[in-house]
Parts: sequence; structure tokens; C-alpha cells
Amino acid sequence: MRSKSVVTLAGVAALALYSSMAVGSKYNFPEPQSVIAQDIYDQHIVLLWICLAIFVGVFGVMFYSVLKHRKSLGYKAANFHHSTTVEVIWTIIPCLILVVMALPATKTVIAMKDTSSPDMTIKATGYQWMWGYDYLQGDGEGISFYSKLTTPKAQIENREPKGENYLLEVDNHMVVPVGKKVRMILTANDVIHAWWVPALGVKQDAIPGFIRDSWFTADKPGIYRGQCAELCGKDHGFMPIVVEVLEEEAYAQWVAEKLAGTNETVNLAAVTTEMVAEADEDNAAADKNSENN
Ligand SMILES: [Cu+2]
Repeated sequence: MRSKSVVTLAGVAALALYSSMAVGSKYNFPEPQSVIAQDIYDQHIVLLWICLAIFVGVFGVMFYSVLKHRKSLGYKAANFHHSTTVEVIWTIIPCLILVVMALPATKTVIAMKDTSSPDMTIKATGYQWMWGYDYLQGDGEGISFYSKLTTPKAQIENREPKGENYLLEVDNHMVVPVGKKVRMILTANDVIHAWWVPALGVKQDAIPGFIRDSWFTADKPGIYRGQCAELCGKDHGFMPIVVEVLEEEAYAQWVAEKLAGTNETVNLAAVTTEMVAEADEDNAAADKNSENN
């Protein structure tokens, strides 16, 4: 009877664990949307099962030993304090487990650092407390903007119910095309921040005075949200990251609109310069006239 309830309990626990591992469960990682994120996700699940096996093994042996060999059953304790064989075994087995875990992890870390031949390059700069994006190379080159939190203060101060993307919404999304290798160059303007978008498998510190890089290729169009992941001051929790992945055509349109907007500003600047130059000429002429007079 007792063993039956233990088995039932173990079954329920395993089922709960398994369902929490399901893709889309709120207890699990977000659904991976890039090769690297998928790698990280798969390894996470495998490692979790290995941890579970170790947990069950170690605690199983421990509880079995404690219960079966207790004094009330009349068990007489053995009297020894050294066993080279056992010590060698409990050193070698964990070493092997670590090696088995480290091999795929190292492969993924190396792949994460391979930022060679990207389709486009974007620089993200961390500021207290927002992100700046500069499209340095590839489609969209020349685009540059800031990205700031848009969650209303009333929600933060509990005067209004919190929205669906509470503290994970910004005014300007970082927009990229689907299926293209995007190299992210990361730096910061003041203190250390970190650019972290879990669904895309990118997490990299942004350090003032240094350039770090990472990359991702988004598998599917969509909106992926992340946060600054390095404690950077009082508004650390208020500088989210929103990456919007678009189909190639929609991306081209976004670039065209964005660049047209930039050109307008440039044209305005040119007009202003012209006006200043004209005014200067007028002034010079007036000066000359007054000199002549
Ligand atoms: Cu930050």
C-alpha cells in the first residue's frame, strides 16, 4: 500500500515535470526561434533529465540506506572509514558526466561566437536606460534610432491593470528580415548592460569602451522580446528589447520607409544649412554696403 502511493506520487511528479518541459509552457524556455536557441533548448532538456536521474539515484540510495539499516531494525553499523575503490568511482563517474555535458555545450558556445560572413550587421548600444540601434552593414544600412520603454507609468505604479507585454514593450522595434544572418555588435555608453533575447539564443554583455559580438538567424517572422540582463542601475528593469522579424518584402518596405524618413531629416538639415549660408551672404553684403557707405 505504502509503495503504491510512493509510485503514484513519483508518477504525478514526473508528469508535472514533463508537462512543464512542454514547448509553450510558461515554466519552460520560450519556443526557440533560431538554430542556436534550439541547440540551447535541446541541451537544457537533456541536462535536466540527467540531473533528474542523478537526483533520483542519489536520494534513492540515501533513503534506502537510512530506512533499511536503521537502529530500530536492529541493524549493526559497520565500522570502516576508508575505501579507495569507492573514492575512485565517485570521482571518475562525475568526471565522465561532466565531459558528456561539456562536449555539446562547448560546440554550441563556439557556434555562438562564429559571427563570420553575416548578411547584415547591427550595432546595439546600451544607455541608462534604453537601447540605441545603428544598422551598419547590409539591407537597412544607415538606419539608426533609439528604443525606449512604452509601458505607461500608471501600470508601473499599479494605478492601472498591467498590459499583456508589461515592461516588454518599446516605441521602436529592432526590425530584421527572416532567415538572414544578423551580426549584433554590442557596446554601451555608460555602464555594463547586456542584450538578451532568449527566443533567438542571444545573450551578450554590452561593455563601455569594448565591442562584443554575437549573431542570430531568425527562423520565423514574429515579435521576440528580451531584457537587459546586467544590473545597470535603477531602471535596469525598464529597458526591454523587442526584435521584430519580418518577411523579406515587408522588411525591404520598412527599410525604404525608415530611410525616406532619415533623408527627410537630412534634407531638412541641408535646407537649414542653405538658409544659414544665404543669411550669412546677406549679412556679408550688408556689411560691405555699410562699409562702403
Ligand atoms: Cu541595462
